[in-house]
Amino acid sequence: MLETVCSSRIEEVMTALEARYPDQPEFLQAVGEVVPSLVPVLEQHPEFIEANILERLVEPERVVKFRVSWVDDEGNVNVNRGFRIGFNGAIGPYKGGLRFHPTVNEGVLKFLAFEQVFKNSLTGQPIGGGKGGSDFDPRGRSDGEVMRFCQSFMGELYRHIGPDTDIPAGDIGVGGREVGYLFGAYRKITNTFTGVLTGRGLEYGGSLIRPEATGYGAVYFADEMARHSGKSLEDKICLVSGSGNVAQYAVEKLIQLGAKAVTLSDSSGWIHDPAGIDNAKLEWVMDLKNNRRGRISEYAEEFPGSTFTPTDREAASNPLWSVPSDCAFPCATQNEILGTDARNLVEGGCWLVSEGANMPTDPTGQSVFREHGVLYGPGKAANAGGVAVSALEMSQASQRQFWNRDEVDNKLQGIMKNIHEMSANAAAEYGFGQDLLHGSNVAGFLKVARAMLSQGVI
Ligand code: NDP
Ligand code: 2IT
Repeated sequence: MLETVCSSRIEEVMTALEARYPDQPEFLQAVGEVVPSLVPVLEQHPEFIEANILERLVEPERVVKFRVSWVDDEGNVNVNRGFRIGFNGAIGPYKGGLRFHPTVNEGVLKFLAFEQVFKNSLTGQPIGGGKGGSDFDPRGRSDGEVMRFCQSFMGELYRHIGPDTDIPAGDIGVGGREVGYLFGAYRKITNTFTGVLTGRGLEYGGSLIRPEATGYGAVYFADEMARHSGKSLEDKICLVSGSGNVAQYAVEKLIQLGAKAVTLSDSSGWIHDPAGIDNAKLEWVMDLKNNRRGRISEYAEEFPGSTFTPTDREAASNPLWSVPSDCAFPCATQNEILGTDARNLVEGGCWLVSEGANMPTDPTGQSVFREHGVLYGPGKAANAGGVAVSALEMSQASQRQFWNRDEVDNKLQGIMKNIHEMSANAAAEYGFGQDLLHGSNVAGFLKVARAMLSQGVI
């Protein structure tokens, strides 16, 4: 009976959300992925239903939208849209990255900010969930253009953020270079030097291991899943997508653990290197992507024996996921593993998926993994290492301390282990067996819901 009440309450909230935001499919997908996990939680906690926690949780506390005007190298005036979403601040100041990509819109950022609420809760750190960005495309832009864009973006954003209010960081299209320009602009406008952004350079308040943290964390999480099943990553064939920050450091950690990463991608296509991407090849990729800002297709020209396949936008599946493998690490973007891709992975022998990206697997893909008993680490758990080390960067900044590499790396490993344990325990406790997707949703939710309840209706 109670189960029916909870299910129908959840359905009501979902239906209302669909009616209100029909043009935000990614956001609806992200919420739709979480709410089924909450049925048994609400059954045990009627106080959450009474306080209407669910309905409050799916509305962002605030959305800021603004115009970003800037001048390109030819003297043309360009206009982009800027956003910052504070989704939920119940357990700490808003925290989450900035994405600069032409596909950015309010719905995409709401999905990312919503995910961030649960992810940040799972880290055990005192950080609420937020996200922001712009539909600006940094690709092909000079350093000067990127700098002027960042300065204009911060010319408005600075009013809405602060080291105890909202602390942005990087995401797609925002790396060390962009964080540097954004920080410089904030420092000048506000006349303060604070930990208002994370992912800063080591010379101005950054933390060791922050660039590595998301990729390393996704592999630590995979290692934890494997070990709990009596397996290991050693000698395993791994598929990695993307070739940016997360993908690069996922490959680095896989190499260190004795696994063999054989693929990388960008939006133009993907490379397959059956011999494996070793440290020397990875160093070349890092220079290609981070300094020369080139395309992954150049890999196949540089390393004989490897192949490049361009993206076929008409195709129903991505052939990268058809390469026979043991493990997969999607590290590019949302919805890159659809149902057919998931089936291809299973047919190719894949038994573990650890998501470096946010929501890379769609609901059909997730069902395929569940049906076939694939060890599945959802993004909000598996990629939480990045934001967790961002929180460690905030701690170091406020204490005016600087921890060494091993200290930060050990803390990161402890946090990833803890997220796995919390998610596994929550899954078991609420009747979801060993399902880490449900488990991470429940574990992430509980802390935020309790904090919201304590703070009253605000
Ligand atoms: P980067 O910008 O460094 O790299 C992104 C990579 O993904 C590039 O190879 C890019 O190719 C590819 N990519 C981006 N969009 C698309 C698309 N629409 N189709 C195909 N390929 C695409 O970003 P990150 O490595 O930082 O982020 C990767 C993922 O990890 C994202 O989902 C992000 O939200 C998530 N994440 C990042 C964290 C971080 O700390 N940076 C933390 C947690 C999650 P191209 O250059 O051609 O666009
Ligand atoms: O999706 C993410 O967790 C990030 N892009 C990192 C956010 C952060 O604040 O470090």
